Amino acid sequence: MPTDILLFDIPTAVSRPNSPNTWRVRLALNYKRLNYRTQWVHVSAIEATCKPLGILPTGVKPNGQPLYTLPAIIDRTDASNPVILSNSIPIIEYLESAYPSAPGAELFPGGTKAFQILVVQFVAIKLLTFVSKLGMGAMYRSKPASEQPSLRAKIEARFGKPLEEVEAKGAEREAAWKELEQTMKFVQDAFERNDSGVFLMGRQVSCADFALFGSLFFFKEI
Ligand SMILES: N[C@@H](CCC(=O)N[C@@H](CS)C(=O)NCC(=O)O)C(=O)O
Repeated sequence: MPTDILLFDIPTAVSRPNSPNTWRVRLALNYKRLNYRTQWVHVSAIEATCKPLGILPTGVKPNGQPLYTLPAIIDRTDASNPVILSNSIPIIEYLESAYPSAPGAELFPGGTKAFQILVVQFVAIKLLTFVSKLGMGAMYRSKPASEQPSLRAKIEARFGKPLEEVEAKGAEREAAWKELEQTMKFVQDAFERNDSGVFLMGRQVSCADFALFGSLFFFKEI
């Protein structure tokens, strides 16, 4: 079906997009073979880009101000009724209801919403926390050089120390690597318990895979 969807994603200095949350939506759009274009928005310009377009914030900053994040989409397929959304999972829910997958290929197979959301939370809480301990420097270097000064300032304000001191060092670093290894082993063991297929739900790909793979793409690139 011809669609007119604009995906807002974050540019990088590496070979492909590497934002775990935007990957979720990119994977859903690709899976559904929907036509879309990407508008690349530097992290420092997310709020200034989203606000005037009516894209809502997805959270609140520590100082109480609204937090604007990507992914976001504007779907102008029905030009008289554009759909403007932020937050990866609500976006995928929207895509699933506006452009339903064939029976047996749904991204939220019947009765599995709670399972999908729990996996998304596992990824957000368990996997992505390793970034600050082990990958902050690599993540910083993966951003375009023009973006690095504002990103450095943001990271240093958030952690209250120089960027170079954010990652774990010495024994603490060794322990973080061990914990990451155990976490990945846990994920591998979970997959191996399935008796068929390569996805979390066996033969059927679902939103939970996109959340997991978005993070793995990110880890691979940084
Ligand atoms: N709950 C949001 C989180 C999105 C999010 O944190 N996106 C990151 C990029 S992967 C972002 O935009 N960060 C900008 C910032 O923290 O200023 C979602 O699932 O879309």
